[in-house]
Amino acid sequence: MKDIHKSSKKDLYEAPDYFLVDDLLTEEHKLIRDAVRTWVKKEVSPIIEDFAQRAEFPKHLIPGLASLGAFGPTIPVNYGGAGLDYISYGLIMQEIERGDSGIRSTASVQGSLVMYPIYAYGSEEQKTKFLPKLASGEFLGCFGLTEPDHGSDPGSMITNIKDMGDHYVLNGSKMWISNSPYADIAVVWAKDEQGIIRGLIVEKSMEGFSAPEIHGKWSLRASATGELVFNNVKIPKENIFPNISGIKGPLGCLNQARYGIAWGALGAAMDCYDTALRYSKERMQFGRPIGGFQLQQKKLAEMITEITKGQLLAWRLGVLKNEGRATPAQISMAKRNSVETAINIAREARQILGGMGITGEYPVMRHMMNLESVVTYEGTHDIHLLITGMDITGLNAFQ
Ligand code: TGC
Ligand code: FAD
Repeated sequence: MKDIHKSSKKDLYEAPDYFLVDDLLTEEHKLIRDAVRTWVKKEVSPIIEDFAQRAEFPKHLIPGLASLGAFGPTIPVNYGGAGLDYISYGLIMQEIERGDSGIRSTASVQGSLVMYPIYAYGSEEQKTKFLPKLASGEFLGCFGLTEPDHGSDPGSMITNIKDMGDHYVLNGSKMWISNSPYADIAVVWAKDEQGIIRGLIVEKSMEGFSAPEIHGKWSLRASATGELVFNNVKIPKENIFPNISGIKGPLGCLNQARYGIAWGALGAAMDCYDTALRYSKERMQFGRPIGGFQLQQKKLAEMITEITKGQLLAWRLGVLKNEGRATPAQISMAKRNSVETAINIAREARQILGGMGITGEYPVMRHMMNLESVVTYEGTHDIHLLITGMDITGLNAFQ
């Protein structure tokens, strides 16, 4: 493993909780949240800036993420998952993304987009073969839905499978796939000869399958993103999900991941707010702390207001998820709101830090750039607005 340069800068993060949202959590929730917070301070904060600057995926964090239960928090324990509720899952994502959106991405993809479909749509053999290895981090997975020419409209995908009798043959390609260069397996969505979308598990060793990395990103630099290329890949029939067909298969996985982002993005927002608040009290200009100026107070006051609104929305969504009552449109609203909140706060926090805000001395610019991906993946800002629009009017703007 390469030399890991640990920063000597101490992580001074103190989580904001202006409306005592902690009172809505159980003791178990707080224990889980605090364990992840401590891990992020110890393992992520000291190294993440360096990995992001070098655009390198900190693969060595995988066992730690697994031991926290970050891979498949809601998957039952008999399959290796953590068997937790949705508030716990949300809190885990919040704390990890407080460290870095790219690390949260790794956990989201593994738990919500790889383990969840295997659990929800897979055969018993698929579950027992793959879930424990994914939960423990022995295997890393990725999720292939987006194609070079089909992003917001995945239903138009052209990646396809042909039935050859005793196996299928897969052809096509996927684009912008988180974790793909390091993944042992890929959950891939492809059309069959009837044009029906099916889900399948592609294994790294399969001939004709490659996952080249995409370089040159200014965002999520500590997360590995790549393509998936399928050239006559022979897929055994037992690798097809038996219990799902149609676009609702992949969209059902997105509900899980978008829910995690609704909490996660608030973590990034909290880190930016906390950093800017501390800086505003220490940085002196015109003979007093810049936090004493009304313009800076306006920024900070609006940040904590938006964070608090987002926290309450995420918590309520978690309760509805636990009760099985959360709708996809509610999840869209929360994902969109949290990411918009976070991106605005990151931009304002960067201004409060002045010139220091553009450096890696502080986490703010990294969060800001990361959030440019978070606002686009898992459904863009505009797509989620149109989902809300469709839900409240009953009129579909996509057709
Ligand atoms: P539409 O005609 O509206 O619906 C077709 C069928 O799907 C059902 N459905 C859903 N089911 C479960 N969950 C959802 N969220 C669902 N949304 C729709 C729907 O009820 C219907 O069912 P049925 O039984 O009647 O057939 O579908 P459409 O093709 O017109 O799509 C609508 C649209 C635009 C909302 C959808 O395509 C969409 O969400 N597009 C955005 C694409 C997207 O989010 N891609 C994400 C790729 S993965 C990723 O980015 C990972 S990032 C890595 C990380 O997280 O870190
Ligand atoms: P497009 O769909 O081309 O959209 C371009 C613009 O047009 C957007 O602003 C969009 O809002 C707008 N637009 C599109 N349709 C409409 C409409 N009907 N009305 C109004 N405006 C519209 N995908 C995966 O499958 N797996 C992954 O692991 C994954 N990881 C990712 C990681 C990163 C870092 C990034 C950047 C993306 C990742 N994605 C992944 C892909 C991501 O989900 C897509 O980028 C996203 O869904 C948008 O698709 P697109 O980039 O093709 O944009």
